[in-house]
Amino acid sequence: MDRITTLDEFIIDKQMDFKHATGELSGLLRDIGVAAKIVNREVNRAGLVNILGLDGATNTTGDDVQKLDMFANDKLVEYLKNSGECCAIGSEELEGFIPLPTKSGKLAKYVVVVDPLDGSSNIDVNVSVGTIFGIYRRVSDPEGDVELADFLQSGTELVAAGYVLYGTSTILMYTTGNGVNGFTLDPSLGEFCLSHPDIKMPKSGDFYSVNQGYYLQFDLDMRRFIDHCSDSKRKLRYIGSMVSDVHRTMFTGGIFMYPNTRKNPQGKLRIVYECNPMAMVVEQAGGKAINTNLDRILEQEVKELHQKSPIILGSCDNVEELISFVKKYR
Ligand code: P6P
Repeated sequence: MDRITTLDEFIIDKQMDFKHATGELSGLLRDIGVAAKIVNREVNRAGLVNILGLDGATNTTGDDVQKLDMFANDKLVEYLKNSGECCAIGSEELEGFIPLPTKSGKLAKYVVVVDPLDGSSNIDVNVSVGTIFGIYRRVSDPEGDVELADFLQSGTELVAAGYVLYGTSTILMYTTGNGVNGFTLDPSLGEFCLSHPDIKMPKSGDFYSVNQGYYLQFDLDMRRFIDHCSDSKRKLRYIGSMVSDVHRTMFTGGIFMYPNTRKNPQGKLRIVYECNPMAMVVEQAGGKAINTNLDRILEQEVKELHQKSPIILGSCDNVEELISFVKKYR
C-alpha cells in the first residue's frame, strides 16, 4: 500500500516548488481544508440535525437560502478569519464582500471568493452539494482598505481555485496553476488524502450535461448542438449541482453547459465564485471553458461581484465541436 500523503503534507511539499513561496497561500489552503471538513460533517448530519429547510432568507441573486448554506458560509468565514492570511471574502451568500480583521498586525495579501454550498436545492433530497473557492492576491494598497476591485479581477489572475464535493465520498480538488490534484477525506483519519494526483480530463467524452427542461429557451445554436448530442446517442447526465456535474465531467470527459435562457439572459451561474474557479480547474486539467460568445471564461471582464455568465466547459474536442455549431447556426 502506497504511503498516504495528506493535504497538509502535499501543500507544504508543493510550496517548496515555489522558491519565493512565503507559506501564506499554503496556510490559506490548509484553512479552507479545515473548514471543508467541518462543513462535510454538518452536510452528512443534515438529515439528523434541524438545519435543513429554508430559513426564510434569500441570497443576493434571489435564491432561497437554506440553513446549511449559511452554516457553510459562516464556517468558511470563521476559518478564513483565523488564518490571518485572508483580508476579505466575497460569498454568494453575502451582498457585499466582508473585510476580515488583520491578525497580530499582519497585512494579509489574499482575498477569497466562495460559493459556500453550491447546489443547495439538492440538500433536502440528499443529492451531492459542494463548495467552490478561488483565491486572488489583493490589488489594492495593503496598507489601505480592501476594495471591490480586489474581487473583480480577471479569472486569469486567480492564484488558486478548487472545490469540495460532498458526495458518496468527500473530495477536495484544487490547483495553484500547476495542474489539478484531488484529495479524498478519510473519516477514520479526519484527513484529506491524495487520491487523484495530476488529474487530466479526457480529450473527449460521451457525456453531455445540460438542463434539458430549458431546451426551448436556448438559442438555436445550443439547441442544434444538443440535438446532435442526442442523435449521436451520447449520455445525458444532469444533477443540477454544478460541482457534481463538473466533477463528473473531469473524469468521464464530455461537456457541461449552462447557456443563457429567456429566464436567465446572462446565464444563471456567477462568474466570480462559480464560473472562474471552475474554469481554472478545468483548464488546468487540460479542458476548455468558454461563454456562449466563445470568449474564454477566465478572460471575461468582471464588473459586479454577483455578475452572471453563460458557461460551457469540458473536454477540448467536445467544446470545439460546440464552437463549430455556434459558428454554423449563430
Ligand atoms: P437549474 C444550483 O442551484 C446551481 O447554482 C448550480 O449548482 C447548478 O449547476 C444550477 O444552479 C442548476 O440550475 O436551473 O438547472 O436548476
